[in-house]
Amino acid sequence: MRDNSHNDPMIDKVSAGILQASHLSADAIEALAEKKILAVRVAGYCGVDVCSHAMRKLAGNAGHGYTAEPDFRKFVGGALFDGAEGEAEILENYLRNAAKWYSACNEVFHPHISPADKMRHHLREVWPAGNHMERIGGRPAFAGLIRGFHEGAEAHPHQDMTHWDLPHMPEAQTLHTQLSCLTYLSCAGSGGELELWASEIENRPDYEAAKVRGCYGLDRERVGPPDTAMTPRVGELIVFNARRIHAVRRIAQGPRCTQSFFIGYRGTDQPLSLFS
Ligand SMILES: O=C(O)CCC(=O)C(=O)O
Ligand SMILES: [Fe+2]
Repeated sequence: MRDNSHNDPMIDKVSAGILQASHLSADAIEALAEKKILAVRVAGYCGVDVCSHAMRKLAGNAGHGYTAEPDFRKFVGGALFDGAEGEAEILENYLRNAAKWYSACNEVFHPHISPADKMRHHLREVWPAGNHMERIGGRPAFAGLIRGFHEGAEAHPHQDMTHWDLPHMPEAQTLHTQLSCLTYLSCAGSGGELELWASEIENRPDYEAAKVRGCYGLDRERVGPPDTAMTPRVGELIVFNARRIHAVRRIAQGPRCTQSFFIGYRGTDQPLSLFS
């Protein structure tokens, strides 16, 4: 990406740091990684009919709550984050289940392509070095977690820092940054806005000091107001840099459901990697 971003036609279409686009371009990925823009929004990335189809398939799935946020529930798949703080058994369970979860996600969207798989095909075409499912010790990660917030749930301000969560994983340490990639399958009738901050806390001691005691989230008093709050739409794709502060406002009327994964970024000439 050129340095003179004010002359860049892609950047010119950005309003308040948000790029509305018809697809996720290589330039947009770089702009997100370099923190030149806050987010990319692609309306209608997944058909509304496909979203409804997936939501019907998920009916009756109670999911598994995150320990820190029990009403934030994983319906299909798991997250590397679960293996944070060196729990080898949890990580082994994640890797052992990755292929099974991948099939289960595809089954939710069948006979349509899942948003995660659609993105893998897309990135193969637009990113010069291509992409792959992240490999951990040579074993494939899982990408495409289907999760949702029930009424009353929220995500407190946080940054997703896989390299801090998994300090012994060499693959996590080589990430330059990670982009959150979300496709909204159902949206909150009220609440559930995605809040983004342009700021980030770069070192771990400062991050720990800014947390609310006993909670994974950052103290809102300390982080100040967000730079933007977006109301996602059904079928929309939103991508943002997950190492910047972000949050999801309390869902007043749910459920709010997404297929989500990270795009791992290691530089312009390196393949992108996907993982949840
Ligand atoms: O569900 C969302 O809108 C964002 C959740 C989140 O924290 C993330 O994707 O990193
Ligand atoms: Fe996050």
